[in-house]
Amino acid sequence: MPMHPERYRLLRQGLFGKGPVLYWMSRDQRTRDNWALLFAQEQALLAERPLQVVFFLVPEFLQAVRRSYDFMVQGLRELERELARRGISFHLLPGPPEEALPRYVSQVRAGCLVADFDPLQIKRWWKFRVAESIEIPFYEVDAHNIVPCWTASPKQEYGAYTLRPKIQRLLPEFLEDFPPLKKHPYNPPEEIGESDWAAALKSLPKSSELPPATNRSGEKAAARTLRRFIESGLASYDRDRNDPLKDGQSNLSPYLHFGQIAAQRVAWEVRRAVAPTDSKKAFLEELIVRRELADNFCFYNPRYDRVAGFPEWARKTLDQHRKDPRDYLYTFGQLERGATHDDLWNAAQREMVSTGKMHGYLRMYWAKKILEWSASPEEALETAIALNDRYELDGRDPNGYTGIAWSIGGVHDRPWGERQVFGKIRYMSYKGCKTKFDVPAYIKRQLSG
Ligand code: FAD
Ligand code: FO1
Repeated sequence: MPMHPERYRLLRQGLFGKGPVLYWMSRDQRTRDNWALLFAQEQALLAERPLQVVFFLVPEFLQAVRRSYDFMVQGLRELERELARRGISFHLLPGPPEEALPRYVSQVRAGCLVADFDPLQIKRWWKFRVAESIEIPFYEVDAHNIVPCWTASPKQEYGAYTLRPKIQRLLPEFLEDFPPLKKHPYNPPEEIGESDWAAALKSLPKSSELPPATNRSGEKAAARTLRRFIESGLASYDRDRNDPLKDGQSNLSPYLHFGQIAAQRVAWEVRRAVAPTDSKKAFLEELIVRRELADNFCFYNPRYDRVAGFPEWARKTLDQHRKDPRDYLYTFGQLERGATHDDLWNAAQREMVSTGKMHGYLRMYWAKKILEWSASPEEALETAIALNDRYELDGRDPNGYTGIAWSIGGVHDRPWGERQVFGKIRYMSYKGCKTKFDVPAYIKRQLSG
């Protein structure tokens, strides 16, 4: 079944080379349900060429610490074995991709190049440089979104309420099952082997004293997590998802971030599951609308990680309150150590540092307090991004930049009652949290570690 033509676009024309088709994998690190891999295989089968997956490992990626790299590498090792089973070779190459990839393309005389879509600035820079350094056809496939980002909307959306109807109208056309990845008949067998993972690990940031991720990495673990959520979490998602004491979220974000499972697969299975409609609806709203809204924001607003990227009303109101006295001011170090006067905030910070995942409800409170306790919105934004990108397994992601911009800069939100420091940015209070869940119990649990 040919792939929907809206899912890919040509980044540059070129002459098909004599060698293998290359899938430059980055965002969508999986063999199953991967439109970029399926598209690359289609090109390779048509031209009767070998199919190679290339992955450029860079020692620094948006403040990622070793724990996130270990999670990613564990998944890539499983991926390499899965590809080998289908006769597809995996090539782990030293970065930086914008220089190393054009060299590799000419070295193997690649036929054409396929990349997966990612709205982050660093990825667009990589692609821009690669596109001007090669002469072969270069495609980009949105393997991350159900409705391709460029199809869902041609512009930055104001909020979920403006994107939702566009997504809903297009879902019947794009929320479909996936064809299987075929066994590939053209790769020379000697090409299929194992990468030098030990050498690769040596090039990464040194292992920090952080505890390793608790959840296993890789496609199989991702599929298990989805199954477990559908069996035991989905039914009460609507009720439990905002209670940090209940394990009410799906815990899928690290797998979705590293592309070890397709959001389209999650949506496809959840929609078919037997569970209360309002729970399914609430979950799909987050998984589809909120997540695609984050890609929309980062794709159409290059300043997604700056105060300049906030809406006009938010920049204005934050400016009007720049000089307000701050009841508390904390340094980056104090915040990183969770050493503030607020025991709930400290507990959330500790949860993130120790487990690599902070509960979704607390992430909003956590980021908003950083605005309240920083000397300026710019400093608050920088601090929130740095902590989120360092310690969250699902960090360094459009969802993160957008979630932080929503919390601190009113992106996709509206003006609320005016107050000190926040102006009309939505405020969240300790007292408000106490009406939502058992705060002392949450703090006690984090302290007992
Ligand atoms: P579930 O509630 O089970 O949701 C399932 C999936 O839906 C998530 O994995 C995610 O892909 C998507 N989703 C859920 N909520 C949101 C949301 N608000 N925006 C976009 N997509 C959403 N998410 C990240 O993936 N990486 C981040 O770095 C990140 N940083 C955030 C920072 C702040 C300040 C805020 C307010 C939110 C942030 N989020 C981030 C969004 C959301 O909190 C997480 O996606 C969610 O908590 C992940 O846990 P889960 O997969 O168990 O969520
Ligand atoms: N993508 C790559 O192509 N090469 C890398 O070495 C790499 C490292 C990395 C480390 C942590 C992390 O969270 C993401 C990383 N990514 C890397 C990108 C990742 O696959 C995602 O594409 C983006 O972070 C999400 O848009």
